[in-house]
Amino acid sequence: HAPRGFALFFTGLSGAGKSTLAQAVVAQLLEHSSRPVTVLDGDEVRRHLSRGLGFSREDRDANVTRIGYVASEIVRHGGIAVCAPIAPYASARREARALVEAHGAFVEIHVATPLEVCEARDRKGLYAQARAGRIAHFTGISDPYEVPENPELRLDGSAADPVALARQILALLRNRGLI
Ligand code: GGZ
Repeated sequence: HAPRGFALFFTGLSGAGKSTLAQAVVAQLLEHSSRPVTVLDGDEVRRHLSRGLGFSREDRDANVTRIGYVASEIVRHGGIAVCAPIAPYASARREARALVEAHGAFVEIHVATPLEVCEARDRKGLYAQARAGRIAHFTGISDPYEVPENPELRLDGSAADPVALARQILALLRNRGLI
């Protein structure tokens, strides 16, 4: 019979390594089987699905709920959805979870890279801009990030390389009978 669909939902600060980790996981999933994998990454989603949305609480919640809805449709058809928004609010994460769990499994992974590490990396220079007040409502600096209380997995993006962390995630998926 057809395998059960699932969504991998990465949440964490800007620069925590969500996208890099998501890519490493996707590569390993594709090595492992021929099941299709759909990536709903923060940047990509905001260019298409959530074009025009900003970073107010309302807009972030709308963004995360849209991601949850699309993931739920993918999961409904037995697919794999890999999502990587910041998703700073617990209530929106809960809503995404409820949408997905109606049809399959929701695996929430908190990429808990410390703010100091994200800020020190500052790959896009956004933290410097936020500190200078040129970007308002920047997550971790001038906007909240509600730490997930019960994620399926919590890992530190600065503790190991993405390939090793992705292996941990694949092991979790295997343990749960999802792959
Ligand atoms: C946080 C912001 C902001 C503000 C622009 N706060 O590191 P990035 O650049 O590529 O990832 C961040 C991305 C966050 O979009 P998400 O859709 O993941 O956010 S949410 O889940 O909250 O809807 C960052 C950039 O957009 N960015 N302004 N004010 N991140």
